[in-house]
Amino acid sequence: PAAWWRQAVVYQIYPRSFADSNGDGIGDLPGITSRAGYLRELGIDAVWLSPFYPSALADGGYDVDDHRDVDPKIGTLAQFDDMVAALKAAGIRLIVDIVPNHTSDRHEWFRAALAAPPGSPERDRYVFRQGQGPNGERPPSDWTAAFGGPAWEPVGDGQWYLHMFAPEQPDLNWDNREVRDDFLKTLQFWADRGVDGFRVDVANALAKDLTPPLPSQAELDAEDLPDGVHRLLDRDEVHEIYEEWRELFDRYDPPRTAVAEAWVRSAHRRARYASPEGLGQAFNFDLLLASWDATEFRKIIEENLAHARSAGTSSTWVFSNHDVVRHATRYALPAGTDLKAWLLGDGTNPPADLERGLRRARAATLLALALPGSTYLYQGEELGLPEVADLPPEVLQDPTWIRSGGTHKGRDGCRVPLPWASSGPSLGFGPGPAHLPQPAVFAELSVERQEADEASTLALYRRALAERRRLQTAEAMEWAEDAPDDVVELSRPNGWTCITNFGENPVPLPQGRLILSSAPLPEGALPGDTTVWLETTG
Ligand code: GLO
Repeated sequence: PAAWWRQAVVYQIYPRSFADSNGDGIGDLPGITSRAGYLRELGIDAVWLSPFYPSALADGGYDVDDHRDVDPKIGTLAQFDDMVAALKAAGIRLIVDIVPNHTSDRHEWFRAALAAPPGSPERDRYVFRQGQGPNGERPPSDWTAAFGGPAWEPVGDGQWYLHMFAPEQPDLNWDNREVRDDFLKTLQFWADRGVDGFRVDVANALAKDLTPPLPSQAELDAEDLPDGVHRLLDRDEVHEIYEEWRELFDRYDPPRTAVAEAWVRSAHRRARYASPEGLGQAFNFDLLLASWDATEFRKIIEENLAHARSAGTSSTWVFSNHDVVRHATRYALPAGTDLKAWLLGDGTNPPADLERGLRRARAATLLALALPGSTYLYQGEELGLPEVADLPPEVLQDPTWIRSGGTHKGRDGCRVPLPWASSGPSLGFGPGPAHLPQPAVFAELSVERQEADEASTLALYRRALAERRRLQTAEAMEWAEDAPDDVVELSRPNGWTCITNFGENPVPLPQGRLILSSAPLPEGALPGDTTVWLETTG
């Protein structure tokens, strides 16, 4: 039988914002356990759980103090086991997020590194370099970090450590054997606890070439990705690491799987992470980055299916996650809107047309769910939640906001806790207020409200996942070449046909039994911004 993940629907849980069982305002593992029934009814195959490890939350948990424990703010190892058992009982598998590029600055290794002298084995687990100038008073290079500011931090003895993200996230040295062995232990620890797979954070950054002289940031920027060689990103050597992981994964029955987060803008470079000798899958962010356009969507789908096939794996489809503006809002903005500028909301941007955004988001989801491969959903998209763009600065937590000195609002707007009910201090998220305030519109979009409404986005997701489960067999897919402009039409085995009208004007609807549609259908026509699933015979 084909591996379970090849055509799975995986639902991302950002644990701090999913469900809070104890009223401290922070979502927790018992909260997830208590919602296993909801997840079963939604019809997903697996959960991907964002970091739940001990952390000071300098970067939403991606600053990990200890990769083999649970943050006391959100649970215990015993509660982790309870959650796994509840998910298993609901027929749901579990993928956990793993953060190998860096630890937090509170990790015992990093503390030991600070306490040890330059050149020590303790420092060699990280990337320490002598600063420039007689006393190392200037950084080893002018590199900038992903969240803004310099990528090097001085430690007071002439040495500096590298952090590609926040200063609280020192980069590990993956040329160090001890680092590699310890990660294998971490993977084994969770695999032994019943975890089915891993989502690998910044999987393309682990292998770095730091041979002196270090290039300048301008030289780095000029390094020609995706096809040239870059000093820090997407290097060939990174795949040796994943081949070792694969050996470990394959010792389990069923073999453990993994999905690479690699923002690599080339389907063929990305496919290397996803090979069966490597991690198995890689996120494909091409649809997430695409504009709402039939030709662009079709081209991306064809290209990714072809590259995944030649790499011996299946493709993935993603529209939202904890790092990007929610797609119901992205599709509500005029094409070409600068999302960072829009988030800052200086009032000069055109307002979001949320009705149109949600309509397109629903159509996009039905299209992705009809494709061969796995679809990754982000918590709350099944409710059609918009980005919360007007969070007041004093509640913002994302390092992007802090490190950019207030010029980038960051990612908190897609991390606002879920509304489970239409009233209560945090709309059913927990017994007390939530760690990020929910806007009034969340009450109307609550699970409670949508469960009572046949036309709701939640009802659409539930029906779509149930029908997909019934209809989906082989990974084969064919395009209808005679579809009108602005329309993408494809069919899967068993007469399962999916048609998306990206345009504004209605097009004639072909014959077939209606399975479902992302919006109401007028007689015989497929309106704009709408997807329909039909069952056709012959
Ligand atoms: C995006 C990650 C993210 C973390 C970063 C550092 O790249 O999903 O949320 O901030 O990777 O770990």
